[in-house]
Amino acid sequence: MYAQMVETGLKNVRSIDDMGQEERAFQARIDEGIKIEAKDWMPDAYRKTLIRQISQHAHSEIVGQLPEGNWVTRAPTLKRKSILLAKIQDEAGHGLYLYSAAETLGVSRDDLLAALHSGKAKYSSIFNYPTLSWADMGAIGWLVDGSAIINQIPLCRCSYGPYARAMIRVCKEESFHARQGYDIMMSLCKGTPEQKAMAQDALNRWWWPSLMMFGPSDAASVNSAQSAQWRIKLFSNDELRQRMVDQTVPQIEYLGLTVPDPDLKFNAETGHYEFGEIDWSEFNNVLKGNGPCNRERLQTRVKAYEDGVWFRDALLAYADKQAAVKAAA
Ligand code: BYC
Repeated sequence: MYAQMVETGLKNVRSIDDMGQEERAFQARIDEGIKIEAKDWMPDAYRKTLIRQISQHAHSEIVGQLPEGNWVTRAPTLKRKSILLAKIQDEAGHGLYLYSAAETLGVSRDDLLAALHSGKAKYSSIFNYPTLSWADMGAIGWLVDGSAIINQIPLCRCSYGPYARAMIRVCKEESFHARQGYDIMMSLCKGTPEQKAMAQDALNRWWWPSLMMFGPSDAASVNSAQSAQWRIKLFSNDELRQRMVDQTVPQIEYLGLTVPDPDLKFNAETGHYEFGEIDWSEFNNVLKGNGPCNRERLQTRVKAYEDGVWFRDALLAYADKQAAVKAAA
């Protein structure tokens, strides 16, 4: 990816001539594929980029519980309900690993949460869409977790050790999530015509937002080139998006559903599917906070945090009391 970006002209990248000795040695370690650990020297900009990306990722996992949480009480069977609950609980766990990985870079969890609650920090655009039917649980697991896996598998090999290691477990769990999503879609597609129509409707609504999850096009991405030089990103947004389309279209066909893209066609020469233009104005609008559920998602998170104050206070009071008892003994 980096070589390709050199060819097309790098944007916002540190040149080797601007680097001091420490930074050159740091870049050389990265180029050799050596992991950077929390206590190693690193440029401020590398630290800042990782804090930005890892905290956004953590926030996405936490806010990502909300669209599915909406269906826990309405799951069609006890089995589906327990699977959904387990999946949502996994997402909470992913958020916690990722906040811990961000903390290794010297930032506090309280500050990260304050940035989320004030609307300053971003989280994935995908979680600002509503979940209107049970089929959305299938579409989210299959398409959203499926896209997350495609994005996150390379992160298991990224240059920052604590992030890479956190991603290994996350990816294993995401793979179970994607399968359970596809299983819901399979059941609906084998069911009544109304159930199949519900599956098609969910696909129609989640397809394009899932493609947007991978971020702006390579031409518009401000951070990609520098993140590639630092091996935080091993593949570009467009490369991963293409991988998602190539992998998912045959799955859509297997379900007997239709891709909601009249411009989609397979190019036998390249071996890839060509797809229609993404509506970037919709993506940018969601990023600005104006998606269908942005305000509701943030309000729900802030309320949950405020409702938990008494519980966190109780834990701290208990810990203080235990420490005092220990000190007195
Ligand atoms: N939504 O220069 P670019 C999950 C922002 S959770 C919102 O390409 P970068 C799951 C980007 O942050 C899924 N914002 O940036 C959970 C940047 O803004 P700032 C989350 C987006 O960082 C529960 C600006 O646009 N996954 O899987 O090189 C249930 C320019 O973009 C989005 C991760 O976070 C977006 N979709 O690349 C189920 C994975 N896209 O910060 C599933 C880790 C871009 O400069 N993150 N932006 O103000 C990444 O791989 C990268 O951060 C991105 C963006 C590919 C997302």
